[in-house]
Amino acid sequence: MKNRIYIKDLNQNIGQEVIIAGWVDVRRDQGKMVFFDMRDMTGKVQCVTLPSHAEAIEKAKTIRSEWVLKITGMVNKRPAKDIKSNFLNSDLEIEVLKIEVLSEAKELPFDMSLEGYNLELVTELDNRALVLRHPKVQAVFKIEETIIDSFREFMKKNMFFEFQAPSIAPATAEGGAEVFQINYFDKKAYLSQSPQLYKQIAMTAFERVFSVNKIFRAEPSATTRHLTEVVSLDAEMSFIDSWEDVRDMAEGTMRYILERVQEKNKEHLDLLKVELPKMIEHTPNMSLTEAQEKIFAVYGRDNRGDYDLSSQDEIEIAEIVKKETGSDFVFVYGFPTRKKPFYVFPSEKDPEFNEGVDLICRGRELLSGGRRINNYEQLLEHVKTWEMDPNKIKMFLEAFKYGAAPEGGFAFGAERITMQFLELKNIREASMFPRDMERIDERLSE
Ligand code: AMO
Repeated sequence: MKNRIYIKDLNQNIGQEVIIAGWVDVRRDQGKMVFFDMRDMTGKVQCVTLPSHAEAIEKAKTIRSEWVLKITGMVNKRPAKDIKSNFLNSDLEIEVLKIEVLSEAKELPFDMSLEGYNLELVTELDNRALVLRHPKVQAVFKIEETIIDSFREFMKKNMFFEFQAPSIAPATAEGGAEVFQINYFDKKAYLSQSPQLYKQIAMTAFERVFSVNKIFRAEPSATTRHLTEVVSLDAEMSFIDSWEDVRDMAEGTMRYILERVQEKNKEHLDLLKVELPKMIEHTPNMSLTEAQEKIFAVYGRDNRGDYDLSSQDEIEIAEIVKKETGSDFVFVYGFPTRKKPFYVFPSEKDPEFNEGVDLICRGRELLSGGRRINNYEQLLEHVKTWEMDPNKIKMFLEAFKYGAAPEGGFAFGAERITMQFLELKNIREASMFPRDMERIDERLSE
């Protein structure tokens, strides 16, 4: 729009006539004057329409929340006594000279004001398109944007090469039943559960690689922490000495993401009234067996010998570590080799356990990764033991046939990070258009 000024820049135009455009936030009539707040992507400003501008005031009396307007007005400084706080534009207002209605809005189905907004998640998701305009909902996605951006930044600073992973796959990378099969012309194919095999292939050529991509999981359970479509932040690196190098890179990435969110999203964190999780100088780490021993010792629940941490275990080990060290993060490594995918590296000391690692934050897994097998013969052996068809992963095997350095990598789900950073009750709040067993935009059943 020609000559339009963004609301955040109004303070550079005091005493001047300007054009702004955006949505009506709220209208308040006071005596003969009409006040309303205008909102654009950069902020909000109060507009006042005086009876002396006859045409403008007649129009102002008809407008309602969410109407889209183009306003011509004077930017006036507010009297000092009316300045209540230091939020954006609290010291100025627009004296409305002309209102052009660009689009009308139907009456809102619920209160969208900052203070009055209070919806159940189901209603929020049923009305996603409208709800996305609320500042608190926007704050979540602005923070998620920083999380994804800063993952990319950190990877690039550390010489990782970004590649595009495919979403259509001929085989399943992670195994298990949690995969969507699709009709691919006259054949069957799968939606990618993970770019795992592709990031490993790319790593053998580019040394360090990362990708930001969608993964698809046919998670059968309708939990508060699973989606069927996830934004996965994946990394893979060559020339490691052990899984600990992978852990350190994962920790560095997470620390950088935390710092960037703290720096860039202060106003959003304030609006949501949340504090980011605390990462201490060295994030504690322990083996699965040690974690199970600790849980048994402190809470008396005996899960020793289980092949993974249950969600209750994750909560309890996080509580123990928080009490002992103040850290909201803990790494757990060393899972039973046979219970994990074929590519995970078995520990040389005790091959029954692998060099896989999970990062838990505030009682929930955020990240998985670890060292992988880079020896071709060992890989072939695992393919056999895991009863996989080598023809289905021929391209992957080819990469390792011709020389692959010791390597490892990790993956985070962007929605999980957002959820744990902001202490959201349900991961669906961290996905703009969440997909799950019960919903693809619309609820699938009543
Ligand atoms: P994993 O299956 O543990 O590991 O997934 C890695 C991370 O992705 C996120 N995530 C999910 N988030 C929401 N809903 C889901 N259904 C879901 N599934 C996964 C979590 C999880 O920690 N290939 C390995 C990674 C690797 O080793 O590099 C993998 O996919 O944040």
